[in-house]
Amino acid sequence: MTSLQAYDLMLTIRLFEEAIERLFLEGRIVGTAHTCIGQEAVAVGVATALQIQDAMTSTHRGHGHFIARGADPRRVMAELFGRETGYSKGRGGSQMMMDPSLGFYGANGITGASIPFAAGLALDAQMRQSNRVTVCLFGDGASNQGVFHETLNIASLWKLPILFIVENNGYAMSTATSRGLANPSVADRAASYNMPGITVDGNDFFAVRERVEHFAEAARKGAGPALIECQTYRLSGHSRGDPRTYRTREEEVQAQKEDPLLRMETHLSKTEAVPIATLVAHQKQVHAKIDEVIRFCDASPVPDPLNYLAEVLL
Ligand SMILES: Cc1ncc(C[n+]2csc(CCOP(=O)(O)OP(=O)(O)O)c2C)c(N)n1
Ligand SMILES: [Mg+2]
Repeated sequence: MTSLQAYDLMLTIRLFEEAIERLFLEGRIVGTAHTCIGQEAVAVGVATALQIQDAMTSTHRGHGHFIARGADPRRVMAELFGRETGYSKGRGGSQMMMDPSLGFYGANGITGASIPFAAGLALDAQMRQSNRVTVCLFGDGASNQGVFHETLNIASLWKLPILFIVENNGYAMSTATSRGLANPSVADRAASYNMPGITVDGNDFFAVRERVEHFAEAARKGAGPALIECQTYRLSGHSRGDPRTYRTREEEVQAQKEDPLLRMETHLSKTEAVPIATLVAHQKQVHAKIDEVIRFCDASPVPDPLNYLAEVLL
């Protein structure tokens, strides 16, 4: 994938998530959702480091992961709209989408629950010798769950082909990592389980992709798991309607300077000499794509309750 294609993908996720925040305010979608604004370099860096047969598990903040893995943004949004064309036929919502044909084994509303599930996928791959690596994405908060520790232990003992990828975005709901983690480094925890633990700049698409490619390759050759901590920042609120009273606006302004999209734009124009006009043209295209996503949802039918019963009973 070229840098410009990676930029398009990151921008697609950004505009998709911004559209969700707008649609909530307009009352056009209901329920809740967790957006990943500010974390796009992790989603795209990880997904583009994988091979087609690889597996990915996600979290409650999963739209970006899924789109980066190849999901159709129209069908992701349709799920939030509660339409028949959504990935769960409009009956699941933001945290209940999957598509194994894309190697995407689901968003997950239970903090940390994807971690042992991902290890199961990795054990399956090992037993079948299928050359598949599983990447398990989760948050800093999830790394405080007991199951994180249990899974890293067994994954290391059994040398499972799995990468544990922590998106350390500074917060678990309203709890800053400084108040939630006795040792602020999640990567340090790998030492307890005798696996490599590294930290990467999670706002740098290229750094994320390079590190994931490196450890995926090692896992494919039998080296076993690794823990990769991507340091980033959740620029959006935790979920819909979060007033963000637990942090200052100054802190947010500071974090915006490290916005992964700005970093990518700077790289493209300075290092790859991409003309500004080209970037603007790409931005227009992605805006048009998101407009089309919303048109698709508006035009999609709502699920028929009778069909639902037929599916459950048959
Ligand atoms: C088992 C469980 N406990 C608590 C919650 C409520 N909850 C939802 S998101 C979240 C914070 C997760 O923080 P983190 O893992 O850092 O992910 P982030 O939201 O920052 O992406 C919590 C505690 C939950 N969904 N599941
Ligand atoms: Mg977090």
